[in-house]
Amino acid sequence: MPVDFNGTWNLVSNDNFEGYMTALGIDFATRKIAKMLKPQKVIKQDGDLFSIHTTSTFRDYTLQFKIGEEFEEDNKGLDNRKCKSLVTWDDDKLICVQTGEKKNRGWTHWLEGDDLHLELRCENQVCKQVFKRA
Ligand code: VL7
Repeated sequence: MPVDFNGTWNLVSNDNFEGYMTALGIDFATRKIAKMLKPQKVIKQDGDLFSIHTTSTFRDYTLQFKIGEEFEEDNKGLDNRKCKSLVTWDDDKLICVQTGEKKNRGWTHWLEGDDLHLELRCENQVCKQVFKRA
């Protein structure tokens, strides 16, 4: 039985989100708004099926996937670039590789104590987010 990510999680820290957004080509005005946000994640995990809803006062983003099954991701409301995404387990870490126009794009989720961690990667930028249970 793998780790249980189920729950509602609130952002408590967000390191280098600016660098990550710049690597994604997000414009200045949007970055200024986005970096002030404290997004919430609602994760539903049912066997190999996941949904991750990231919500904020500005924009929302929903992702649904099955472990080991590649899917097309539209990144709607984010950078709007399509990519092919694949999420797999690496021990207790959930790893997503987002293949497309941007090199080295992807993310990793893991639990540390009571906290949910997320590393967001794009090109040479790494953003590190930490969430606590709501
Ligand atoms: C999703 C934002 C910056 C545009 C708005 C920011 C709105 C709230 O992909 C993500 O999470 C994964 C793993 O949990 C599941 O989809 C991160 C936020 C990345 C990228 C783009 C700035 C405008 C933030 C939706």
